[in-house]
Order: sequence, then structure tokens, then C-alpha cells
Amino acid sequence: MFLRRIAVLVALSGIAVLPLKAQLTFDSFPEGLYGAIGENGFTVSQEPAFFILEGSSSCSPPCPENGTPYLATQNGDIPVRVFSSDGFLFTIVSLDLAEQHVAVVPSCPEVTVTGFREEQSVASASFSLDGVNDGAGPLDDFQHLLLPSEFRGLTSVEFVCSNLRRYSLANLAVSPDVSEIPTLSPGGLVGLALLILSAGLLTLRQAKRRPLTLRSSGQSGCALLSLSS
Ligand SMILES: [Ca+2]
Ligand SMILES: [Ca+2]
Repeated sequence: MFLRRIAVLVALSGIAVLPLKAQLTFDSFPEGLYGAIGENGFTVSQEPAFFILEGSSSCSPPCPENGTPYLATQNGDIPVRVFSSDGFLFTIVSLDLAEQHVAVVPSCPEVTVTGFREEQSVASASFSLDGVNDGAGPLDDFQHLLLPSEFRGLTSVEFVCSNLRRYSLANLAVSPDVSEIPTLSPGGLVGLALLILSAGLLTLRQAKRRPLTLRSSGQSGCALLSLSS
């Protein structure tokens, strides 16, 4: 009760509470065209827009299938950009990539992932797509890929497939860098301390009003003791 009350007060105070890990699945978005979407504290954008698709039958020729919605590009040359909606530095751990359309050759051969850091340096990695893409067929269209450890401390990350080749993207595992969560100002610390103190006093006052049941060993029954003032 006490911890739950503190959590509610912290939330009401407007102090940012960050998930340590977040999965960007796109699962909560209906099919359609989007210029940008927000999920779990992160923004995903592409100019002028990308598709959210639910499966192979969503387009013609058929698209890949993974049983859930995913992001599909209109133009691989224009970067799909991901960044923390609150401006925190973050790490990208893994993602799922697939081609865009069944039986379209050549499909996207390779997606390049570029992570941008605050001090202007970049991390870059390219992932070859396996060409396996049978839509509603039994094969796994999406590949699960791990990013190198250099993809941390990022302000944003971008995905590109050159020569206008389309590709599909799902299940980005990202996490805000804990060291980048800002410390509270002295005023903020005082405010947080007062919130915790208030929650404690409220919990103690309610506990005093409740009857307290004491059970002593070696005796049958129990004594009821009221601490009401
Ligand atoms: Ca398939
Ligand atoms: Ca594939």
C-alpha cells in the first residue's frame, strides 16, 4: 500500500518514470499510413509516411507475415528514425527485419542501421536480409538480429535500404540509458521527500484506525486490540 501510494504520488508529480526496457512492437496501431507514432516513450517516424500492416494479405504482392502488426516502408532510401520522446539517450539491442513483398526481385538486400550519439559520433551496422519471404507460408519471413554493443548512448537511430528497396521492421528492443536519467534539482528532491513523508504519515494514520489482531503463542484464540485514538 505504501509503495503503491508513493508510485501514484510520483506519477502525479510529473517526475518521469522510465521503463528500463521497451519493446516497440507497433501492435497497438491499426493498419494505415503514419508519419510518426509514439510507443513506450519512443517516437518512430519516416517522411512522408510508413505503413503499419498486419500481414501478407494487407498488400499486393503479398507482404511478410509474423502474426502481428509491423512497420513497412514505402521507400527504403528515406530513413526510418527512432528517438526517445523525452530526449533521453538510449540503447538499441535488437530488431526483426524482413523483405517487403513476396516474389519481388530484387528485394532489399541489406538494411543499414546508424546510431547517432550526442558528441556527433556514429555507430553503424548492416544486416543482410535472407531473401526468405513467403508471406502467409510456413517460413519465417522476419530475421531476429542483435545490434553490436556500440549502439548505446544514442540520440537517434536510423534505418535505410538503398536503391529505393522496401523492407519491413518489427519488435525493436530499446532501453533508455540509466546514466542519462536526470538527477532531481534540490527543489525537486525536497518535493519528492515531502511526497514520501506525506504517503508515510497517511499510511500510519490509517493503520492506527484499523483494529490490530495479536496472536500469542501457546494460547488459544487471539486478543483484539484497538489502537484508535
Ligand atoms: Ca512466412
Ligand atoms: Ca526474410
